[in-house]
Amino acid sequence: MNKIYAGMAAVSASTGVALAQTANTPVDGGYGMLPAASKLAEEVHFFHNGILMPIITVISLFVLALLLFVMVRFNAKANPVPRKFSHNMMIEVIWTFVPIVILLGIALPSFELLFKEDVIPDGKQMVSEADGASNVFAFDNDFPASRMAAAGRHVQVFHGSAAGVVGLTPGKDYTLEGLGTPKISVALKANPAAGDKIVVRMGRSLVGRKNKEIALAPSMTLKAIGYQWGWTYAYPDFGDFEFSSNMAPAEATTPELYRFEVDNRVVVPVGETIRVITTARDVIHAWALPNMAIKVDAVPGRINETWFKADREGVYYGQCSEICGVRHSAMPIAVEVVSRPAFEAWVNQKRVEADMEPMFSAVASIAEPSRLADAAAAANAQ
Ligand SMILES: [Cu+2]
Repeated sequence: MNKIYAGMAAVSASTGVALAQTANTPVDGGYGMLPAASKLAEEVHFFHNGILMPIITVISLFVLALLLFVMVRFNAKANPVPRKFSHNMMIEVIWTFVPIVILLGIALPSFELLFKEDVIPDGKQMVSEADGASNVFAFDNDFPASRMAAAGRHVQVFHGSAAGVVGLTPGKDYTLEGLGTPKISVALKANPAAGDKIVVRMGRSLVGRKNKEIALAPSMTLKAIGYQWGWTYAYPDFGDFEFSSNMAPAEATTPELYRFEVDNRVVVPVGETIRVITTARDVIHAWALPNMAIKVDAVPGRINETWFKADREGVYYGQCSEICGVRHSAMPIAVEVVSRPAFEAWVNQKRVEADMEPMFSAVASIAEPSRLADAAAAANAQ
């Protein structure tokens, strides 16, 4: 084991993720999508499996049935004297307008998904502590006028107590006032106990198919720079340390993960919005992560951006998705999603390697409110 792979083993050991096949990993002969690890990926998968596949199947079967019908009913033997007409107004109107309706039915949800992947979430979260006397809580609605929380769905309210965090239902558990103005007040029906937390999320970045949640604004940026043939990653929010990530040779990984595993994985925290910006040094590459349903071109001289928020920890693999040269297949992407404390420990280690002071104290901020509400959203989804 050389030095680079010793480093990889250390990351794996520190986060407890072994170099092995998991449910997130592609398998030989597998079909279908890799499991979704984000709310947005679930939406993308539903778009494919729940909208595109049924439409394609129905159209294919319908056309097949028409062909069979024509072959049987109108062959020379069954229909010796063909009729001479060449137009039918009604059928032409139908076969013009039905495809338009089908295409619109596909286009509208696909535009919505493209919009969600392109626009970085702006959601923010505020926490208020109950004093036991009042059931009304005020929150700043200080978005730019065009993005201001102006409808009930732009606000989500959670109640945190010793028993855990629960999502509240508008109308039933609380009423909202001040939508569209710079101050919003939330009046709870039941008076919360002193010390309870009222967590409010505001924003227009709604993701999730069933349990829509307001995605919070990014807590960090990941810079991915493609080159022939590998990736350089930088963490501008943590001192801009950078490292390159190259394909692990066959002997350093398993047969299943060969061409997916790398020497230095990207590490990001779970449950937080990660802004990804991509560019390239030489030719066009593309940074793709199927479990998060993202794929974005890395173009020399330009910056592209997208985002993801992993809902669960694990190692996720992707590959360069733009034919970029002879070793295009040898520039995989490996992202390790870890808890916030493990992420902070990793950042500290990377900073020390780059001759910087550690940034986080050993006692990590585990009880940060963003994870409170995430826990609630996860509990509500079950
Ligand atoms: Cu490439």
